Parts: sequence; structure tokens; C-alpha cells
Amino acid sequence: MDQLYSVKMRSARGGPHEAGGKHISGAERIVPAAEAAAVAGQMVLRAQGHERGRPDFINIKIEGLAGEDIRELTSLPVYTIKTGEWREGLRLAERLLELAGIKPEVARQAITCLLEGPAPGGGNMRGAVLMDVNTGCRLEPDPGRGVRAAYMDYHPSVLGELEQRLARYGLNNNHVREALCLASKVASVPSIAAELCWSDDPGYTAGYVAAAGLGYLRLEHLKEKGSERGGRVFFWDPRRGQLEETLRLLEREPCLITRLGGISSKMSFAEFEKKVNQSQSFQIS
Ligand code: WAQ
Ligand code: MG
Repeated sequence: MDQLYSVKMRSARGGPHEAGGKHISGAERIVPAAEAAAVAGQMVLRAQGHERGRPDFINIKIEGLAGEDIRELTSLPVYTIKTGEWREGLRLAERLLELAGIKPEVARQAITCLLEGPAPGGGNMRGAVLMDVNTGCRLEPDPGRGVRAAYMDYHPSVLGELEQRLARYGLNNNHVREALCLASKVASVPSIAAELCWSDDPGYTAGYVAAAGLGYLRLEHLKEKGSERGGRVFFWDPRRGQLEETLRLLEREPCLITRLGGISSKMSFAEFEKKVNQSQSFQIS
């Protein structure tokens, strides 16, 4: 691709995020120069039509990536684990985190943190909680903003194929495409052992656990329909990388997905667990 630009959008209602406005939505792309204006325009429209409310603050940031090394990535393989109602989903999320090597008490702490609202005062954050895998302590430098994964997208050469594959499973929507991209970048950071996420959009109850050795493990319900509570936890393993370097990789290193992982049809937790135990391709360190 020729000269690339990062295009980022964040929107809020009741003033800018930094002045206490409520986070409405965010989005980001990496695109060739010629597409930057159109993509920025689409992001404004998307922010204005968001189900979390009409924003009165929309920030668009466009930066040239000339001269930056862009790391190439493979997207995580996608699995969907059957879940009953959201409380069962949360119990399964805890067990998936354990499969990813997270201690049960730390997994529970992460779930509780998102249920209670991780921002000061109990609201959502704009970014993610960064949780120490050993202690469960939170390490994000700004607990209102959280840690933002940024500078990631699909290379245009894989986007068509991705959409086709997702569509076969009824999964070709913005939430899945964007979350899979983010989770693939986050899981590729060596010191991130796992991620837990569910959406803050009231109509979207699905969430996931992701980890490099396991994949992008979707759970259909992690919250009650209508709830605006959502968030992300990145589990940081200090033995695998220093904090500052971890933040640089998550927040500033540009990545493009140039290869696609597979997609599987729905399975039960027991089926997934059996697959993990049998397969050599699942490797948790
Ligand atoms: N970096 C870190 N955290 C973020 C980022 C980011 N770039 N963007 C959002 N968050 C945090 C923030 O706290 C949001 O409140 C929360 O995540 C949820 O963000 O497979 O739509 O964009 O069906 O609402 C997951 C399931 C959808 C998709 C996730 O997240 C599927 C979703 P949202
Ligand atoms: Mg959202």
C-alpha cells in the first residue's frame, strides 16, 4: 500500500471525555491516503447514529504512518461457545480464562471489576483495565481512560475473505470484525496473557475471552440486554515483558492483519475444553 494514515474517532456526550463526558463510541482504521477523508466522514456518521446516545463531542485524529514499521499479524481463530443466559456466560468466561492460565481468583476479580464499573465512580472506561496476573492489581496509568489498544486494522487484501467467512456463521458485523482485530493485536503482545471483554452497547450482549494460544472465544451473552455496562481487561504477565514496553506495543505500535485464522461453528464449553486438551495446536505457557 502507498502512504498509510491512521484514522481514529472517539465520541462522547456531555462534553469531551477528559471533561467527564460519557463515552459513546470509538473506532479506528489504517487506510491509504486517498481513503482517509471518506473513512473519517463515515466515522462521524457512525458516532452520530450510535445506540448509546447522540454525541456532542466527536474527535477525529488523522496521522501519517510514514516511516513506521508496521507489524503483520494473523487474526486469532474464532470459536463460539454456547451459553444460556448471561450469568452462565460469566461462569464460562471464568473457566475460559482459567484455560488461558489465569488464576481463578484473578479471573473472578476481573469479572467483578467490569460488573461494578471499572472507572472511578463506577462507570465504564474508554479503554481497558490492565490487571497483573499474579496479584489482580490494576496498573493502568489513568483509571478513567484505561489502556487503549490502537493502530490496528485488516490489510485490504484479507478483508473480503474475512467478511465472507464471518458471513457463513452469521458473524459479519462491525462488533465482531473490530473486536477480532483488536483482540488479535492485544493477544500478539508477549506480556498479555489473556483478554476479557464485553460490549458497552445496550443491545449487544456478546463478549469474549481471547489469548494467543487459544483463540478468540466468543460467548453469546455476558450481560443483560439493555445494560450499558461494558469493558475490557488486559491480563499482564510481568514475567513476559515490562510495563512501559507493554503500553508502547498496545497503544502505539501499528499492526495490520495480513493472514486469517479459521472460524469454527458453535460448540459447548465441554467440547471446546476437550479440543484444547487433545490438540497440540493449543499451547498455553
Ligand atoms: N482499547 C481498549 N479498550 C477499549 C477499546 C480500545 N481500543 N475500545 C473499547 N474499549 C473498552 C471500553 O471500555 C469499552 O467500554 C469496552 O471496551 C467495550 O467496547 O464476537 O463492541 O467497542 O460478537 O462496545 C465483543 C463481542 C464486542 C464481539 C465488543 O466493544 C463478538 C465491543 P465496545
Ligand atoms: Mg461500544
